[in-house]
Amino acid sequence: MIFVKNLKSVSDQEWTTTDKYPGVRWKLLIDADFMGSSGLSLGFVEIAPGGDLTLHYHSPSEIYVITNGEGILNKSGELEEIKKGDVVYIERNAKHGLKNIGKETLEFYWIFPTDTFSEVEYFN
Ligand code: 7BC
Ligand code: NI
Repeated sequence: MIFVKNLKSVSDQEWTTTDKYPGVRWKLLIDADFMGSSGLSLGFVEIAPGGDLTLHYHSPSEIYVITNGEGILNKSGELEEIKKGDVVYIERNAKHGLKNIGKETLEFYWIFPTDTFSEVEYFN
C-alpha cells in the first residue's frame, strides 16, 4: 500500500494536547490505528513560544525533523540549540525534551519505528 497525505489539508486527524506538555499540540499523520500502514509511524508537533515538551523517554528510538523555529534540545541533561533544518536521532530509552526558546512556533515531524503512536509508552 502506498499513501500520500498533506499536513495542511489532512482532515481525518485532530490536534491533541496534554497538561503534561504545556504549549504543545500534535497530530498523527501515518499510523496503523487509522490506516493500513505498518513498521513506521509519523506525527507532526507544534510547540508555541515558551512551550515545553518536557523530559521523557520511551522504548522505541525516535527521529525529529525540525521544519520551523528554534529550541533547546535536552539530551539526557545536556542542552543543545536546534533550529529549522535540523534532524535529531534519539536512541531507545534516552531521556529527551524540547523547549521553544524562539518567537516563532517550533514545528517538527517525529518518526517512530512502530506501527502506532498509541503503543509508545511515555515515562518521565
Ligand atoms: O509530541 C509528542 C507528544 C506526546 O510526542 C512526540 C515527540 C516525542 O519526543 O516523543
Ligand atoms: Ni520522545
